[in-house]
Amino acid sequence: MKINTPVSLSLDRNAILKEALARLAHANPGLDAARRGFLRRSLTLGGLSMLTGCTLIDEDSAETALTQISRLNDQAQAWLFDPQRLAPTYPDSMITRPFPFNAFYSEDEVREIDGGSFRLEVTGLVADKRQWSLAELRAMPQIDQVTRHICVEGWSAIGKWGGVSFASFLRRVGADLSAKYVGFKCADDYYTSIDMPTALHPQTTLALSHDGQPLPPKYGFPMKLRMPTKLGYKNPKHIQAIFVTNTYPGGYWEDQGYNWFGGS
Ligand SMILES: Nc1nc2c(c(=O)[nH]1)N[C@H]1C(S)=C(S)[C@@H](COP(=O)(O)O)O[C@H]1N2
Ligand SMILES: [Mo]
Repeated sequence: MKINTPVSLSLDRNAILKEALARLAHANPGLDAARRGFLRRSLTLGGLSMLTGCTLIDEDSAETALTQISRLNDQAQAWLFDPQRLAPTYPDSMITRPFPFNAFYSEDEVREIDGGSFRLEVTGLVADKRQWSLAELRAMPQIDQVTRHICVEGWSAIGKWGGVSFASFLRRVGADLSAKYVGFKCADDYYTSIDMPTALHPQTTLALSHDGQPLPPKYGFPMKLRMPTKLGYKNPKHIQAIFVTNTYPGGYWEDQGYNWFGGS
């Protein structure tokens, strides 16, 4: 998508963005409610793409902004995160096809997982540690949404993911919702972890489908966690195990210096 923005307006947007990022760099919980509200409105991932005219692929400024936001400290981001605020959704007509593939390896090395024998492991601070088959997950109520995926490498794309509300899933397994982290171990040795408020966000989905079809191997079969409030690397594909914990679990890219909160 490219929105044609009058030059003056786009300059304003860049000024707003610069101002917001400068304030955020010094963000502390002592800021008054109005400033906090302003920052929350403007610094969601959706807000960033609006501010930058949605030209996330071809505009250096957008990339710079994304790099900067990904370097913000976790505490400032957690403090700005509004657990109820929804990321923008889009009409089906705006879905990006083909949807880009990305992983720490090339597409010909995508893991093929057998769906029939697959069992999702659920461990840590949960009451019910029983494993889940794909059929059982498909039998739970399903939701779907069309949202924008933003990768820090400088591309974004709109996709449709469907599956189980992650908040419902966590409640169903009796997770300790006051725990700090939810961690993910993936079949391709990728791993990541998220904060509990994001895990419980209404759009956070344990995704079993992409674009109306069972999730293809390259997009993370048998399931991925889809969070439109977080950058691409926070969205684990090929999930094998989910665990709830108070011990910081880190992540594949996070342990190499990417910002842990990674979102808005
Ligand atoms: N298991 C696993 N999940 C992963 C990755 C990966 O390498 N392995 N890469 C992450 C990154 S950096 C991005 S941008 C998205 C890409 O998802 P896509 O292939 O559906 O576009 O997956 C994320 N989740
Ligand atoms: Mo990414």
